[in-house]
Amino acid sequence: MAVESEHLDTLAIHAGQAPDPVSGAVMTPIVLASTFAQDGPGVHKGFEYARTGNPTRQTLERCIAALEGGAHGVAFGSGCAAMTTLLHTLRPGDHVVASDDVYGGSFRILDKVMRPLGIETTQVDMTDPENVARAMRDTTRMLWVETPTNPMLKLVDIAKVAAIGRARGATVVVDNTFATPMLQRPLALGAHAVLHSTTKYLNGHSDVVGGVVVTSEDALAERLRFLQNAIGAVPSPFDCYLVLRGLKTLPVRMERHVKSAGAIAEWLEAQPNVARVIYPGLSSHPQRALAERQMAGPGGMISFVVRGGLPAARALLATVRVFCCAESLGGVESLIEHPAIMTHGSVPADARAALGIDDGLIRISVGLEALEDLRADLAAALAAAARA
Ligand code: P1T
Repeated sequence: MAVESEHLDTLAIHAGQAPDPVSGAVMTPIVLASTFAQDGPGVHKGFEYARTGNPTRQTLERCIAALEGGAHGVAFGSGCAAMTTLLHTLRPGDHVVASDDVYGGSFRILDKVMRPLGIETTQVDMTDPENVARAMRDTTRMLWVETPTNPMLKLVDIAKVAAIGRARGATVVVDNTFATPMLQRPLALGAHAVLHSTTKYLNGHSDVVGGVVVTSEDALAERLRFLQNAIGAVPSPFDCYLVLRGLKTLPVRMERHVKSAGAIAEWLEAQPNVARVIYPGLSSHPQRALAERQMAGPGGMISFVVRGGLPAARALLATVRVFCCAESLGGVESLIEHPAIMTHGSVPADARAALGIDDGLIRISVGLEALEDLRADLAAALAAAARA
């Protein structure tokens, strides 16, 4: 029997997991078999073929579902695979309303994969829920909410937007990658489904690409399971094991990410060649009150604008030593990147400009290194940027 608890710290370690009945192993075994013996056609122990179901994957799905407070978890080979599969619950002619500021790859799926299939998306600034209400059509079947958004860290009032979607019969999806279930529980606020790129905080060690969808809607879960098997964008058992392993320390990692990010955001605000710092925990963030209401902490991601445009940004990124210049986020190591060129290069230049993703914008994922080392690294990099 798996341990039951109302506490996420306990669920992160035990949910969906019991010692292996065969060996007593306390860690979930990595089951690599691609197929499972049947006593007779259709007579089996719950597993047939590993695209359809795998014990290691099932354990991961149950653990993340428990953390999000959902009944069903469905795992995929990447966050993008999770998103694309979820969007395949729609039909040609259906309409999506999405946050205007989303991960560049999410925009690319909506614009370059789904639109040609007849599924149109309208992107709006969801910081004002009225914009969502105005964009709704009779054919709107899904709301795609990212909060905090990537990379501008705008917040969306999940309860308000979910109420708008529910009143019109649209499926409300929240990409909870930046917040994690430790800081934000969208299902409890009215969302139908939560999506994660498990590549990020849930795994936490920058050695897996994966994704998951959690929902308590039985019909949606059944359709997702069908599509998971039919489309086949599934994660490997080894990757599922690594995410399960990473999840065990998610609660303590998030505590430290939030603590260090808060200190760095305040410090950045005091630096003369930093024009603007965006972090939902700062009093300068226009939605700090919503962050306090909706989130258990403002997260580990910070965006800021360095004075001096692209030359300054390039000098900064070339100087860091503790921060690593790389795409992605949510790992134990601190990462730094330039959204306009890197993660959001697939967003058209005019849309980037409208959102404020300009040449001086830098995004950092604050890792678990000593705060003093992180600050000293940024101080040296900002000094180099000032000389550029
Ligand atoms: O990379 P993948 O596992 O496919 O996840 C895509 C994805 C989905 N949603 C959000 C909010 C994301 O940030 C991402 C991936 N983002 C990055 C790689 C990045 O550096 O922002």
